Amino acid sequence: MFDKILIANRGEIALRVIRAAREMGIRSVAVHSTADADAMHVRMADESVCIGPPASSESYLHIPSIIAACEVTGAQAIHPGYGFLSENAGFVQIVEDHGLTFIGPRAEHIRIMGDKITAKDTMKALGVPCVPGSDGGVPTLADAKRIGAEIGYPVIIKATAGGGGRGMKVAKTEADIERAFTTARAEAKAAFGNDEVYIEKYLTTPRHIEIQIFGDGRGHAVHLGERDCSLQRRHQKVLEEAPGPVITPELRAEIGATCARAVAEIGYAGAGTIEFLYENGEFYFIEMNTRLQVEHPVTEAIFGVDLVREQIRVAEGYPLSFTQDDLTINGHAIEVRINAERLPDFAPRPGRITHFHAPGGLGVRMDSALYDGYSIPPYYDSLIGKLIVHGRDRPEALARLHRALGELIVDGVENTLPLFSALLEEPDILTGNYNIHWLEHWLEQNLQKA
Ligand code: MV4
Repeated sequence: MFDKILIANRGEIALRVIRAAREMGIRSVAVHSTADADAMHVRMADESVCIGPPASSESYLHIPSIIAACEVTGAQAIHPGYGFLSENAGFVQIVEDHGLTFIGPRAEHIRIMGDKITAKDTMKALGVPCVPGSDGGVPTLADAKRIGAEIGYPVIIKATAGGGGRGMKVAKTEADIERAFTTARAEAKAAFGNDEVYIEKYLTTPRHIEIQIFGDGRGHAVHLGERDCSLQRRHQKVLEEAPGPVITPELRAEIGATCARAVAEIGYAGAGTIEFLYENGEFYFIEMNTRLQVEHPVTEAIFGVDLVREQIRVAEGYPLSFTQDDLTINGHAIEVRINAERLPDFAPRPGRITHFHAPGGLGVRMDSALYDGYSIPPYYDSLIGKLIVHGRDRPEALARLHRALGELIVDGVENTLPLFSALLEEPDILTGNYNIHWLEHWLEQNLQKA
């Protein structure tokens, strides 16, 4: 058992991990930059260590300072949260070389899933359905043209070192392939120092459905259904829900079992998400995330489990605390991400919060590190909180979201709260009739013009 863990993160996710640790009787160590000396995670943790100046590269990403903070406090394990060092295989290796435990998957699995071609090859071999495309990298324009002709247009060119939407180019017809291939490679080289690309059939109107999995690292794994995360702007998720509005129990059981079997087979440890595009009743694997995700609370709400507690237990070497048969869905949950951003252009708006009031009541959870008088620093992401509602069914969750949004007060900085009140007026949102392009279209038609 761990008696003390260090959280290599900040904001609401650091609070999330501190809360799980405290319920388990584990002491917590916060790390922070000089810009975060007054942050809530520093106040809430049992101890804190300043690890550097405001720039992430010199603090939350600075591995020697984080290892040193473990050494001076006696923390035995590190929870990375999401972002920062959470999917850095080299960091995991260093943590282990110092006799510490990384609360997350093995370095090998992070490395496999970080290379998008290797991830796809691995998943395909494990029986997970993938988007049709090139088998591996596409070295020349001639190869790109041959593959385009084989799979048919439109196609999408993706960087093997990319992910999350970075370094992608669509070719609608063969006339576009030269430009798409050349710019995708040049951008990949500039962004990742690796110009390898691969090609897939471009799916025109899919939904983004992701499956939550959990492995014990010893060949056992379960799935916790799906989240529909199709409502995104520039690859930033805006609203997530579980279960997915169009996923039937039969579809869920089948794709869920496939995912659980795949990660069990490789001995995966801890929480992971397998991302799919879903179109015309079929799932197509695109990427796997080897971390706890921002939107994990919607899954926690409908399954009634604490995913962070489970991560810590698995890192301690315990078996999973639930079997697949224990995991049944109760109701419906929706999360909205509220950012310190100006509408309609989503420009970051850091600054001082003069008044903050979180909504409450039945089925309402607010994960936020804000407090009255807190100043949001300009150096990090603009997430100021996640509002998660849970109801017996989707209409009840929507009504609860509407009610809770009315209670939430965030004064002092412009934020994206008005976006959600407007979305709740939309018939397509109320019926769940949306895909990955819906939000960007809606923003063009509505907000941008206003
Ligand atoms: C695609 C696609 C269509 N067809 N792949 C964007 C993020 C990255 N994880 C994968 N992405 C896409 N891959 C094929 N073969 C469309 C997207 C995409 C997208 C995916 C999920 C959510 C929002 C999106 C917005 C634009 C494009």
